Amino acid sequence: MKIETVTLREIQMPLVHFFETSFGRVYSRRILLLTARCEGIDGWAECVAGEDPFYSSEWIETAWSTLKHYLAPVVIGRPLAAAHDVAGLMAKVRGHRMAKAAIENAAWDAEARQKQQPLWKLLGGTTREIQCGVSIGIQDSIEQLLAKIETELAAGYRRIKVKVKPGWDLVVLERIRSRWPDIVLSCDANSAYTLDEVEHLRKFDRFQLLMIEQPLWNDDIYYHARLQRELRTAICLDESIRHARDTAAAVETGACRIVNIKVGRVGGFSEARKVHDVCQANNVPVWCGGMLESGVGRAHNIALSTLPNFRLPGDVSASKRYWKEDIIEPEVEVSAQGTIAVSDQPGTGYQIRQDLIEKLAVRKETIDS
Ligand code: OSB
Ligand code: MG
Repeated sequence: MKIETVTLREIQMPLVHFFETSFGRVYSRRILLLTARCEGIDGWAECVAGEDPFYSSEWIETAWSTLKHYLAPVVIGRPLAAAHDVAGLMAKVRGHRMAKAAIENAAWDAEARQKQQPLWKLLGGTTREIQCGVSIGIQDSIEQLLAKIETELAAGYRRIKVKVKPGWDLVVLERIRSRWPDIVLSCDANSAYTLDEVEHLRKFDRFQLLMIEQPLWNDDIYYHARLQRELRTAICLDESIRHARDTAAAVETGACRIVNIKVGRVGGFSEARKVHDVCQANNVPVWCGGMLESGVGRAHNIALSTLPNFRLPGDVSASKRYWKEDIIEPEVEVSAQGTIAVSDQPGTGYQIRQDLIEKLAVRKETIDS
């Protein structure tokens, strides 16, 4: 297998509803799609870097230029036994994991298409039906948030996650719990708190949350371990987990009891599997995080979610929650039981709507050496 060219495209897609976290609000996505042409077969992937360097230091412009100047040139024309080899070629570049994941995942996509195998099988997946939750952003009022939760529960989603930050936390959780005492509920702080707020964070224990996601600094493991000892509620790490070694450190120190795996955050499918395996060996359940992906990234998240230790509902929800029209066919649909049926078709089982992508593209560049 060999990657001959890499094509980068930026498409712009307005969200059906804005999405707000503790670091800001987004109305429309700028999405970087990558196509790796491998011996006549195109592999597609989405780079999950955001519009701004707020969730992580990567953003669409750093991803684009790192892919163009460093990552595509080291993989193009090199013989590969399999997509798995791509990560090693890019190892000299430090960080830039979301950019790296885009190339590696496009190679996996191409390999699955070339072998006429479902991507989920190639990855070692076992589950045929994945469990879905939703992540609901900060709203203008608690009433609006409650209305959204009601809609998502009626749609069948199995876990509700709400974003929290100082000033939008205890009162919000209290209102949700008094209305729905028994739903599976969790919250995500996206690093909005510090260790000075341990007493405050302890009050989250009242709400029987499945987890509290990333309460402290995005680059921290040690202080999360200190915090976890003070809380009954399980901590789940998202931002802090960059690779399998972080995962081992987090598990060993007791910094979390649950791990959110985002394939882009850890640098691609190979590392995502290693993170998964470290967690599995230590009996730490994982779930698949989301980055407001288009269907291209969403399809890859679905494939990853078939691995056996994805034991909790992921932030993998239906296309229509995000987009008026998605760029894959069929769109991702979630059953009334809150599940996605995984396709047996080769590749992801979703077709790329290339005509629509060309229409949405605002920038395109092909790298061939
Ligand atoms: O922290 O999980 C997060 C979206 C963008 C950046 C970070 C996060 C999120 C979400 C949305 O929670 C998950 C989704 O529905 O794609
Ligand atoms: Mg998160």
